[in-house]
Amino acid sequence: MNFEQALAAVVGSAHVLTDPDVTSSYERDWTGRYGGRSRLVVRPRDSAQTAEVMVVCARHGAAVVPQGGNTGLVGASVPRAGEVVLSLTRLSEIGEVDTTVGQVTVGAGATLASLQAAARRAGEDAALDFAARDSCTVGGVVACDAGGARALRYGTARSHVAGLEAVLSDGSVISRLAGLTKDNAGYDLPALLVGSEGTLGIITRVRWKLAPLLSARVAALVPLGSAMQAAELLAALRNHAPSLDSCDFFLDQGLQLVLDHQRRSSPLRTRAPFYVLAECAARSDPTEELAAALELAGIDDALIADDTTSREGLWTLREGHTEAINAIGIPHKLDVGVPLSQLSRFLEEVPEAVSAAGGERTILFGHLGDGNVHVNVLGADPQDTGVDDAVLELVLDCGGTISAEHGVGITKARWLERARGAAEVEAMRAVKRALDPQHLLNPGAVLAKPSRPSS
Ligand code: FAD
Ligand code: 2HG
Ligand code: ZN
Repeated sequence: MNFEQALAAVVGSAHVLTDPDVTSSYERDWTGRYGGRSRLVVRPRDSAQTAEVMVVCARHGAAVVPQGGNTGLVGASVPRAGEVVLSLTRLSEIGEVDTTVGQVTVGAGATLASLQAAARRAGEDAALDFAARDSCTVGGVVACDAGGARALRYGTARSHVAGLEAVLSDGSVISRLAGLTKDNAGYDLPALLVGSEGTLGIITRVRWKLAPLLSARVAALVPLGSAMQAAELLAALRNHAPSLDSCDFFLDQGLQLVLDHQRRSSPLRTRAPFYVLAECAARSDPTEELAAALELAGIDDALIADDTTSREGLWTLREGHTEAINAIGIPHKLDVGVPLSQLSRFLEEVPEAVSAAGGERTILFGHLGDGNVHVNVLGADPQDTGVDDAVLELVLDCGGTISAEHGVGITKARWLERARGAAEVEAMRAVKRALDPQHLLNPGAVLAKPSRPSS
């Protein structure tokens, strides 16, 4: 049996895809910046099939790119050099929600939206959310340690993982799905898998921690003069609105781009350089709490949205940035984090650094409460890394991180050693060697092959 036949014997020939017309959608990333041909695409049905697929791949020395919804933004969800794409989307089963402990076991291929809906039906909240919810999968979310706006209150995917099941590169399976709050027997291998971006194992199921559902919600869109004022507003919200659920930001240039793309006019009477979009959630109406915090911060022209439609209308302005940017070009995306004390400086200096490196247009937005900035650059050659280098250099100079929530992927792998130091990266390589001695899992993602930027 050749490789393809051996895989077909495991998953059925209908789930081994080789026709370029069919495989092409698995081979290009969401941004359009990354992609390459795959050897084939294989789609197992469950954990057992996934393990058998890995046994076959290991026997044939076939490198594998695990893939969920292919919404990742750092180039690591698509093949680069003829790897096998291992698509997890068929592992979409969602178990019964245990409302006593607030947990549910979810297949890696279930979309975030389907997890959210299952939680809501049981009176619970998945407590993680972002615009790719309808396509991204729970396995991908955990593999990237994704965040989104509500991470301010509930943490990134990591804090929702009560345990997981994963297939290692030799086909062996590790499983911790009991969801025990206290279980410190041995190394925390599930924690190692979170944020490993498909390089250490293939996540097949996740035991997800839920939060109580808080249905009373109110949002405010606040026009401001500067990032400094935004930081003051954040402090007022944190101190006086304990129901604060998210606190994002965007700039006027980004707002205009989104309005043009969505063919709508601004809901605000006055335009400003900087906007904060904050939302509070509680069991009972948090409007007064939010209004009091805004007043303390000296804000009197916020746009308040206290029903679902108008709240969603405001969030579309913020979440719509990614699609609006993609509609006008292939962006360089740099998801970074800086200490809040450095946010003003970073936002001020980054457009200059980008244009000196050949970028034409810089769009900045992100999650204010986490110091998480999404730097999107248009007008630079997709192959050229000069713009990426300029942004990441500035981030490190500000004492920040080269990756806040999207992961290191391919985009930033060359930078990991600068960011983390040689000793830490060598420890990571040792873990990689131990768990994936044949280097089959997502080669080149997170841990680069040579040629790093000089310090
Ligand atoms: P993929 O894109 O398929 O894969 C991503 C990475 O995970 C790859 O390295 C892949 O190899 C690996 N992987 C996938 N599945 C598995 C698995 N089962 N086991 C092991 N490895 C696996 N991210 C945020 O953090 N916050 C946001 O607010 C946010 N907003 C977004 C908005 C849009 C419009 C888009 C397109 C993306 C956004 N993202 C955001 C990016 C985010 O990382 C992804 O949406 C999501 O986490 C990836 O899930 P996925 O199933 O699409 O994974
Ligand atoms: C968001 O916060 C996502 O909207 C995507 O993380 C960011 O498009 C981006 O750069
Ligand atoms: Zn984000």
